[in-house]
Amino acid sequence: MCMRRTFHDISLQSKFEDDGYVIVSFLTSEEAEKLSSFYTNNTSAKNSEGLHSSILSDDIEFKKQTFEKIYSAFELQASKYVIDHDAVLAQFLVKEAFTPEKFDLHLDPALTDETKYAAISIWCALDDITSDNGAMFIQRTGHKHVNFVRASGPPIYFPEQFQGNEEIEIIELKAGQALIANQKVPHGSMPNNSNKPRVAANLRLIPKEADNMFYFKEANGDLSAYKVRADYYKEEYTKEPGGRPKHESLIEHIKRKSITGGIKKMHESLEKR
Ligand SMILES: O=C(O)CCC(=O)C(=O)O
Ligand SMILES: [Fe+2]
Repeated sequence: MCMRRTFHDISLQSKFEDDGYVIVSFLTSEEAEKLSSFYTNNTSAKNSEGLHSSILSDDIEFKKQTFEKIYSAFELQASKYVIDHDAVLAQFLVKEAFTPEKFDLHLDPALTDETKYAAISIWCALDDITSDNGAMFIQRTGHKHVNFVRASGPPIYFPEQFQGNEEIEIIELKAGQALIANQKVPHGSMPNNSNKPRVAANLRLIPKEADNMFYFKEANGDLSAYKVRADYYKEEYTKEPGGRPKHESLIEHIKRKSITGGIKKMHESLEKR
C-alpha cells in the first residue's frame, strides 16, 4: 500500500522510507541554547536519575510550558521538512551525568493508525551528542518488520517488544541537529559517561488528517484504542500519565494475541535477513 508522504524533499523521503530515519540541521545554536537554558533554569526538573522524560515530572506547569516552548521552537523548521503534520507530544529527554547504562533497543508507542500513516519523532540535540555522552542508536531498516500496535506508556516501552542489540548505528549529532525517525524504528541510547546531563528536545507528530490515538494496555494485555483530542498529551496525559483516557472515544479492542503474533513475526523476519 502506498503510504502518505512525510517529507517535502524527495531524497529525504526516500531515505526515510528505506532506513526509517534521516538526520537534518534543525535548530540554530542560539535556539538550541535557549531551550537548554529553559530546561536548566527550571529547578523542579532537577534531582532525577539516569534517563528521564519531562513528561513524567511531577510539575504540571513545567510540563505544559515544555510543550509550548518546544512547539514554538520547532514549528517553523518542522514545517520546512514535513508536509502538514500536527505535533501531539513534546518532552525533554535527559540522560544524567555518569549514567553507565545503555537504554536498550526498544520500540515506542504507536501514536496513530500505522497501516495508513507514519508518525514521526524529532529528537534534537541541544549540545553536541556523541557515543560517549548518550547518543541515540538505531536499527536501520528495522521499521519494515514492525506491523503491530504498541501500547502507550508509561513505562516508556514494554520489554517484550524487542530483544537483542544487533546491527545498530550510533547517531552522533551536533547541537541543533535532529534525528527525524519513524515511530516504528527500533532504537535506544548509549551511556552518558560525561560529567554533564545530556539534554535532547523531542517532538512527536502525526499527519494532519490522521487520528491522534492512545492505546491503553488492559490488565490482560489487550489494548483499548482511544481516539483522543489533539491536546490530549499536553492536558490529560500531563495530569495523569498513562491513565485510562476519561473523556475520549473508545473505538477498538485489540487482542493481546494479535500483538504477540506480530512481535513473533518481527523476530522471525529479522532472523531471516
Ligand atoms: O533520549 C534517550 O536517551 C532515549 C530516547 C528514546 O528512546 C526516544 O526518544 O524514544
Ligand atoms: Fe524510545
